[in-house]
Amino acid sequence: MVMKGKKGVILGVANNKSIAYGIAQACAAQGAQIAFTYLNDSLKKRVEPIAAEFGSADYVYPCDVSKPEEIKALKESLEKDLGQIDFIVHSIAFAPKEGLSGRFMDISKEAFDIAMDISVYSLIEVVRELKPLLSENSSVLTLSYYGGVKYIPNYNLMGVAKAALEMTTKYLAEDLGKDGIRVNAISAGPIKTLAAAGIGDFRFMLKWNEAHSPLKKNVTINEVGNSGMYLLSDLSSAVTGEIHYVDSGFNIMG
Ligand code: 0WD
Repeated sequence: MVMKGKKGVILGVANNKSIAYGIAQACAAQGAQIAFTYLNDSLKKRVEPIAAEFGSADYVYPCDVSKPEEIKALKESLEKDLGQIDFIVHSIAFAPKEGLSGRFMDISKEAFDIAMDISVYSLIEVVRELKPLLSENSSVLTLSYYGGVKYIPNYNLMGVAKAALEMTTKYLAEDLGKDGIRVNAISAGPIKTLAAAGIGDFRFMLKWNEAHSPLKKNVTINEVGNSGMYLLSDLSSAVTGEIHYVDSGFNIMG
């Protein structure tokens, strides 16, 4: 029970296919107490029963990260209901559809700004706002993808956002290390989720990864969840600023 006594908040559960759900399962299995957030009213109906599964029916809060007042309200609610917390999971990304297929150079400034705001800046803002609640031995985790390092067909705007997210992880890790806060990212292999459905020809990406990774298989949210749990727990107490691949080894292939 390596997460026993630890409390944290997971942002980005949309349904039980979400990577964040896999992380919640792994952390709960190791004894963590988890608070959940939902993006909007239609997702609230999905997230509430999921929270109840983890004994967290009383710890479910709205948080659209594009609205600073909702992040501030989340801090107030968490402080009141949980007090200090030990971990944050940021499993959120969004890009307008025009940024996920077609010609890269045609991306509008509006789409670019939205993707960077929701998928990158939100990590900085969430960490800054929740920092007063973070214990001196805490861990922050975000989710990236290899399309932030190398060209992946159709990943386009999200690739640029993930590159920025990975560097944000490293700069935050340096900034917060002196406060005992670790910041890491998992770069997960492709998984069929709601967010993935927005990416052009995603099925091809799955097939390609399966065929060309050393382990010859795609990853599951349970596998990402277990690795996430390690990064959130004291088992990884000397690990920070790391981009940890959970991708069946795909990234090592030439
Ligand atoms: O192949 C994949 N699925 C991979 C996903 C491979 C590698 C990384 N990732 C990343 C994603 O880019 C994202 O950062 O993992 C993270 C989680 O994505 P997911 O689990 O694949 O997708 P999903 O279950 O859809 O969860 C992402 C959620 C949103 O879902 P929808 O589908 O409603 O956009 O991010 C949340 C929302 O719940 N989200 C927001 N939350 C708060 N404020 C916002 C927002 N403004 N926008 C989206």
